[in-house]
Amino acid sequence: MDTSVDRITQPWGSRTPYARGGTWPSRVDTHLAQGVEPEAVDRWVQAASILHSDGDAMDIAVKDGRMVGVRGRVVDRVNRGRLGPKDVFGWQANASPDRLTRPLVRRDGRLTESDWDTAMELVAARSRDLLQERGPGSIGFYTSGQLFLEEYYTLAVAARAGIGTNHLDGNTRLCTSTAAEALKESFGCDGQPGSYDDIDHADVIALFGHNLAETQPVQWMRILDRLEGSDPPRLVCVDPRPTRVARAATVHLAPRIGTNVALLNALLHEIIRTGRIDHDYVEAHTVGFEEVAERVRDCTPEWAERICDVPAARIAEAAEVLGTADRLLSTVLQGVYQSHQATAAAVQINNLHLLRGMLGRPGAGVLQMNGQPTAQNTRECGANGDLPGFRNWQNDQHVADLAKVWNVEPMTIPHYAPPTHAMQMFRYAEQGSIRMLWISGTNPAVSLPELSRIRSILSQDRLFVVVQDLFLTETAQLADVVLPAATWGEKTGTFTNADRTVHLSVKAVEPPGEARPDLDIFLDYAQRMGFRDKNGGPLVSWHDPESAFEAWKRCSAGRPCDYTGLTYDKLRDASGIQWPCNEQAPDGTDRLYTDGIAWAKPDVCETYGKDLVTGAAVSTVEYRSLNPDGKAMLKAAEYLPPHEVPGDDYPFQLTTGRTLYHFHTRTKTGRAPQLNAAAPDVWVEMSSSDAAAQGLDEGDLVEVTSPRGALRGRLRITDIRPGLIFVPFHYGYWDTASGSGPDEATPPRAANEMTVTDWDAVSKQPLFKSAAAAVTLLEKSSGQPAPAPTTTASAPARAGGVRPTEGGATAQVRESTDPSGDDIAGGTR
Ligand SMILES: Nc1nc2c(c(=O)[nH]1)N[C@H]1C(S)=C(S)[C@@H](COP(=O)(O)OP(=O)(O)OC[C@H]3O[C@@H](n4cnc5c(=O)[nH]c(N)nc54)[C@H](O)[C@@H]3O)O[C@H]1N2
Ligand SMILES: Nc1nc2c(c(=O)[nH]1)N[C@H]1C(S)=C(S)[C@@H](COP(=O)(O)OP(=O)(O)OC[C@H]3O[C@@H](n4cnc5c(=O)[nH]c(N)nc54)[C@H](O)[C@@H]3O)O[C@H]1N2
Ligand SMILES: [Mo]
Repeated sequence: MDTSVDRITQPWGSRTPYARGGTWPSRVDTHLAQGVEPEAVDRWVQAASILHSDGDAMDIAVKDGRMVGVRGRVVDRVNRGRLGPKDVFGWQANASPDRLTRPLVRRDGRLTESDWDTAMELVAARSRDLLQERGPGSIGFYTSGQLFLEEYYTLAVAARAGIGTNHLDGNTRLCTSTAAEALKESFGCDGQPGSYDDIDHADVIALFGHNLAETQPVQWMRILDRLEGSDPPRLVCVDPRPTRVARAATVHLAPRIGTNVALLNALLHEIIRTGRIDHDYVEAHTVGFEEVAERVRDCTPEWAERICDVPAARIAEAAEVLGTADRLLSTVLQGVYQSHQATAAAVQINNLHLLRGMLGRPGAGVLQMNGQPTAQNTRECGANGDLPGFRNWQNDQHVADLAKVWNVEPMTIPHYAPPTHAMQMFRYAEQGSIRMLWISGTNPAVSLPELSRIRSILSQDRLFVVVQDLFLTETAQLADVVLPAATWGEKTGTFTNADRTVHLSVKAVEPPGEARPDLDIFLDYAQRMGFRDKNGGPLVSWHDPESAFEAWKRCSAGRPCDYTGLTYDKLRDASGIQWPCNEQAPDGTDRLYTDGIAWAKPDVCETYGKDLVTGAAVSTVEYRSLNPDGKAMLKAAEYLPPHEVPGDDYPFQLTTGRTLYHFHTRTKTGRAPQLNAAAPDVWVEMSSSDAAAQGLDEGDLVEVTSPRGALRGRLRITDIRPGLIFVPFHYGYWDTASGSGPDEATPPRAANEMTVTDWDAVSKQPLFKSAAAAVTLLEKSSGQPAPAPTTTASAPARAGGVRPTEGGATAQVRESTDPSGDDIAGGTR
């Protein structure tokens, strides 16, 4: 059956209900540019979405050499044909007239058009000079979670073995370093235990600080379909905002921000007190039970109520649901990872699953989520503060093994200290020890905390800044050299989503002008720098995406993220496949840890772990005595109050995050008309009771200030937790008068003007979700509501007077289902 749905006003589309244990029915979403009929499409080219970590598989429609639309891939395990709003409309940004088409170099203070040879020679010459004068530690690379696997691997080899610098990290530091760290702390190694298929089997799904409805809308469609089928799951939601997830939940806990550890300790207290523990599992597969039991002994719901401001009865109710689950699936994201005590909290969710034996079975799994589409690859390839293949930098055997793969001396690969994290790299640049910073696929002048500081670091004369992007972003405007990149749809490569599913994304159209794939740019650099292996052969011996993939396979062999069973052809035929994929598992691996814990043995593990409160590293010797048999580790943490709490000058708590229709700094979604119209400018969310106390109304122009800075936006009154302010972080300056930052003509509007330079001691992920702020009125509304969507967590508390989010003719998406299909019939109530 075919229907046409406005997917701005109805972002999740129509329902295809199914029963617990059934197969999620397919629904193929298609959107073509106005006036283009399906028959007129020349070809459909296989790809997957890079606007979130879901890995929604899609085909790109091409006509006359141009992209004209997209269609979900019905064969794919992840989405079975469905697409989210950003997937269906986001591709239009590729053809924006303001794409970068030629390299730019700074001359007499101004960025001027140049050619590739000049630009790359400048970059190579500066690298050579710095290597000679100041050594490898003067060069840093700050990359992304949005390039392809082949690109990260090439960059990691060039940076770690070519330059020999320890300063290589991704914006994944801001995104999923806590996910990786939590997995390492509990299981000894990165690697997502669960699978999206667990949604089909779970009877309880718990979402911790995760607005799945807006940030992975296709998996939310899957949950909505289960909720409408027979035997629906119960949902537990922990989020201080009235998200769609919260509204659908059986139990919604809206804690004070920054108190996740207290809440989780109380939940664990209840689970232990009521004896809802799988003792056999704990005995067979874990160490550390006594420590956790001791730590949470006094953490009663009443104790947590005082800290979290959530009724004790509610906490007990949530514990009851979690404790009686037969198959529990938990998901965790930025409300935990970017909040206070990030790793400590994320680990308590692993503890919940270990205590209850909820791992490695259909429906029983934990998803320490990723955010960015290719963040998993940044981590695997060693471009995110780890060595490639989840190798342990403290284990000489692992370093020697990597040196063998690269045919270099082990001493070539820096491993005297943990790889430098992004926040530290910016500190080194501030202090002057890093003199060249190559930024690829990220926009730190909007996305890092405390933007006035970031702008001043990037503007220093002594720092040579290279920016590789599609557009002249806020960051690119501060660069010395700007390299125009080709992106998704214009280049070929693979990437891996949050449940280890690897997709191939194939070039569909030519990039604009002289823009080049990131892989070609890194290969060109390696060649110009003349990087050699120990026999004098080229260090980087591959020349295109497929040969880079083959090289990566050799590096991944025998490691948890084993890709040796995958090829481009196999990915073409089967669509998404989950790693590990090798001789033992030729079709990939749905769930990890089905037969106990696999990667925590002292000789194998990716890390020996850290103290959850101080971040101090555990030594090899300690690890060997703590966990000689390589079991999962139950690790406890005491609750500590957040560093910045509201007071007289800054009476509100401040948190920041996302909305459904935009991706990050909007370089793509801000250029897609339907998405931009749905959320055209920044807003500030506040509760009705706070607004009444302050004499504020919907649409008032307010200023929000923190000890670091301020922004201006219109007020949206919602059912958010009283005492809390929320601001979306999407809005920077590229589409304002100034282009790069606030000035006389451009009021501040980026959330990160206000956030704090502070990070989790364990994962080093910045704290974007816990600060204090003040709100003052600048101008009463003239009846104009805030420019915030009404379909999402920013929905108004009272609908009166607020114009609903509009879609319109160009927002129509065709949804095709087959009601006679076996998979649908079984699931309908
Ligand atoms: N539409 C859209 N989708 C995206 C992205 C996007 O930009 N737009 N980006 C992608 C990326 S890179 C990422 S990382 C993910 C992020 O996906 P999410 O983590 O789901 O999104 P956020 O809005 O950052 O934060 C989630 C929730 O955390 C809550 N929160 C804030 N502080 C606390 C706290 O102290 N405790 C608890 N329990 N909750 C708290 C907020 O109210 C918010 O609803 O989304 C991905 N998908
Ligand atoms: N206050 C606050 N700040 C946050 C967060 C928050 O919740 N609150 N969340 C944090 C998180 S989780 C994340 S992931 C970051 C995201 O922060 P950023 O990574 O800075 O945000 P993006 O806008 O995704 O920037 C990606 C850049 O890469 C470019 N690009 C896209 N595709 C390609 C490509 O193929 N090649 C190249 N070379 N460039 C490309 C885009 O044009 C864009 O400029 O923000 C973090 N900052
Ligand atoms: Mo992210």
